Amino acid sequence: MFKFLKDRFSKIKQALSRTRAAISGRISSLFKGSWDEETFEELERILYEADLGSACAIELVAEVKIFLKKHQDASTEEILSFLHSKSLEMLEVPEKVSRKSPKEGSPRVILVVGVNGSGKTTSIAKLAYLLKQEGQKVLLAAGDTFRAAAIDQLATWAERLDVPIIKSTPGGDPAAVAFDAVQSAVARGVDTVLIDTAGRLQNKKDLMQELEKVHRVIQKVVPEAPHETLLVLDATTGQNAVDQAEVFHSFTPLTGIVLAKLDGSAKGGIVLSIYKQFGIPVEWVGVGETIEDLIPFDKTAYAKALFEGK
Ligand SMILES: Nc1nc2c(ncn2[C@@H]2O[C@H](COP(=O)(O)OP(=O)(O)OP(=O)(O)O)[C@@H](O)[C@H]2O)c(=O)[nH]1
Ligand SMILES: [Mg+2]
Repeated sequence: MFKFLKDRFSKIKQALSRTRAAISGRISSLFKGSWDEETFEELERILYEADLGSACAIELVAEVKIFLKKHQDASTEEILSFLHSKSLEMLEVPEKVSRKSPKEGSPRVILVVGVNGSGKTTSIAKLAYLLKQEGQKVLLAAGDTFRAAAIDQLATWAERLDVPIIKSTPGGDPAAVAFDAVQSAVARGVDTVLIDTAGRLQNKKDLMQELEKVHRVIQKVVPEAPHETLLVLDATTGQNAVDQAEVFHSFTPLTGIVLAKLDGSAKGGIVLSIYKQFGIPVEWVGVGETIEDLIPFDKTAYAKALFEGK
């Protein structure tokens, strides 16, 4: 898929440069001299601060201790390489999501959710661009009806990308927009419908229930939809992202995560936390503000870039 993204590793590597500096640089100097219990406490702190989460951080520290018992004279490169392979193992946990395939002749419906400002609308535009490059017919649904500016933002992208958009007047019912969009997609023989939604904090129950309604309503047109529900997380958020994943997942079962703004984040370790806790895979990574700055997530490249960067 997306054969033209040959430079995926270099993009992930570049996006993770701040996280890597926060991890590898500090770990390198940490293990330069002799090490003791305090060294391991510091290692845990470094991993925790890069947002690997306490469970991942504790597990990795325990593994490093065992490793160093066996390899007393391990170099810092070897320690980092060990951390790389262990973090990759953590990313190998089985996914616990149920993505559906569209039925013959039916569009794939992708619902995009997340808190305010996480990067939903931009990620939708980037995804639409990629899918269009693949030769797909794409349709956008402006399901963020709260603000006129939100509708305009998606409409501007639709115009630039030359893809159709279904929208309502500001204040309209988001579920009705989603319904119209899916119906229109069926009529037009569209391959993928991307539904934008308003940003909502995970602790606002009424707004979260609105997502359930969107879910129900689109199923009236395509019973197995949405085929995918993507949660867009801002990579700079930190551990609150784990809470967001948990609550959104309970209202609208997620099939994947888009980790936006990884380029500006020193907390790229959040990927590991979410994988470990929920089995929800990160599928896409936002690495900048231009339309080409969305890349498929690659576990191997990620783990390597996090600890080694070679
Ligand atoms: N650097 C960087 N900026 C990003 C990325 N993705 C989104 N942004 C920026 O983040 C800001 C918010 O993005 P939006 O796509 O509008 O976020 P949203 O989730 O739709 O926001 P609301 O609709 O207000 O909830 C914009 O300025 C985007 O350009 C990314 O991967 N990297
Ligand atoms: Mg938006």
